[in-house]
Amino acid sequence: MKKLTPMLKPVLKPLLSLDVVLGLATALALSGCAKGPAGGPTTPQAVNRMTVSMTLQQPVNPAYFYDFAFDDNGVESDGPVALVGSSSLTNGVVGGSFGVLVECLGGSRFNVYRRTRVGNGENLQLVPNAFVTQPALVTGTTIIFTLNLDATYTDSATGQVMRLFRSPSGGFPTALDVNFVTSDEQRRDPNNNLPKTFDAFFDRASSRYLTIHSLGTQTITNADTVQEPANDVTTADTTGRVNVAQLDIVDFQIDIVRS
Ligand SMILES: [Ca+2]
Ligand SMILES: [Ca+2]
Repeated sequence: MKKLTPMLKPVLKPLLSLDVVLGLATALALSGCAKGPAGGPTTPQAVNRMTVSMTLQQPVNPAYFYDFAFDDNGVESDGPVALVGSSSLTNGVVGGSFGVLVECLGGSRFNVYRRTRVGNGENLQLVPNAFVTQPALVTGTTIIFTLNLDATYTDSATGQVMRLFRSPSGGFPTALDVNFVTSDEQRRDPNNNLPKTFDAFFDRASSRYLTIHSLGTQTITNADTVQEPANDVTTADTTGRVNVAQLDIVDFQIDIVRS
């Protein structure tokens, strides 16, 4: 199994021209603990898995959006990034390139999507069996979920069974570009250029992300990679309407287990 060296990669592309989105879902479990499924089917026996944990400065806000994007296209220079202004993307939170999106809505609803189309309107296909165990309701500051890295779905357009995570050739991906993005809104208005409130990986950055160069068994920590700080939420809000502490990513960890 390969040794992985998480690396940081700045993204050069402007976001506005990129249409990408992913939604994802979640699973709980730090190491396969069996929480009763509360939603769709899960695969607790899955060996190849990725547990994601993200901590906010203050508890999740039921009205806010917490998105986790993973890009497996083999290109390290194209995202995922945070949406910062106008957008026509369905997900309204994450731009740039990504293949898998886990969307946590207010800490209570989790969706996992495969992005199947970007041009001519973003299309996100819901993948119902992607969590190892159904993610728990989040009432505190930490969102945790575990994805089955071998999850598959039937493409609604072609009828073909596809891997959720896949390399461009269709096999298991060898690398992932990763970004976590939070916002108080899903921006889906191409004519709304008001600055969007968000936090994403790195200090006050919208277009930098983490590249995991190998998907072997490993633990990736914020301290060893992004060093995501507190108090770096980007916002133009001066009214106090937005509680930025509930959007402020202060820590994360990614645990990958491969057989
Ligand atoms: Ca940040
Ligand atoms: Ca932060």
